[in-house]
Amino acid sequence: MRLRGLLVAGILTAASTFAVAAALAADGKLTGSVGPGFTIRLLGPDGLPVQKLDPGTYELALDDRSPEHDFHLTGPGVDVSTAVEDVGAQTFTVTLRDGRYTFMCDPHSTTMRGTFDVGAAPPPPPPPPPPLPPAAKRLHASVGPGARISLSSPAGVRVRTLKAGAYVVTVRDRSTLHNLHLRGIGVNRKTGLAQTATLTWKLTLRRGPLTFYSDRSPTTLRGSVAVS
Ligand SMILES: [Cu+2]
Repeated sequence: MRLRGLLVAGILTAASTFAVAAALAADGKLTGSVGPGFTIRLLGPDGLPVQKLDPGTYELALDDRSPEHDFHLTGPGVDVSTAVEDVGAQTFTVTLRDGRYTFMCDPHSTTMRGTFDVGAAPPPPPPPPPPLPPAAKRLHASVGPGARISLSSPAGVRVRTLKAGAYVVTVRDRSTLHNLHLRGIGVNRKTGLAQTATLTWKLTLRRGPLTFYSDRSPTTLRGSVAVS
């Protein structure tokens, strides 16, 4: 009785060891076939055409049903194939790693082929950075000393046309007789007539005429630019 019990235990141990070894050897079975027509396919452990697999060791059971085709699987660490002229069943053990695998028939590789991915999908590309708001352009506006008024670039070049957009205007009013009055579409800013000042105006210039003048001599001490 005791002897028989030991014998049974020994058989059970052997059986479970074998089962563990088989489980270690294969994380699943892949079933591939090629032919008899111009068809090639590879089914995953779920019996569906394989699209994505976990990394691991797989049993690759191939059925090459045509002497005109082969079944060739390549990818990271794997390059196995049946022979074109051979027909019949062949089994490989393949270890699949992260990456893309391709199976095809070599003589007809442009049409008889398929791919699947193993492991984590490559991380999606980072989203593009949000567009930066266009930097404000700079302008200098000046009135005085004397009967002088101007609108110029920071380099001192008089501007005649401007692009619509954001501007930072440095205003220098060097006259106690005149002021600088800037008017355009949505813009109406001025310095004081009787005092001098240096100011910074942040403006958005829209398409249309932009005029600058002294309120004391608005018809003679003036200038204009077109904002486009
Ligand atoms: Cu072929």
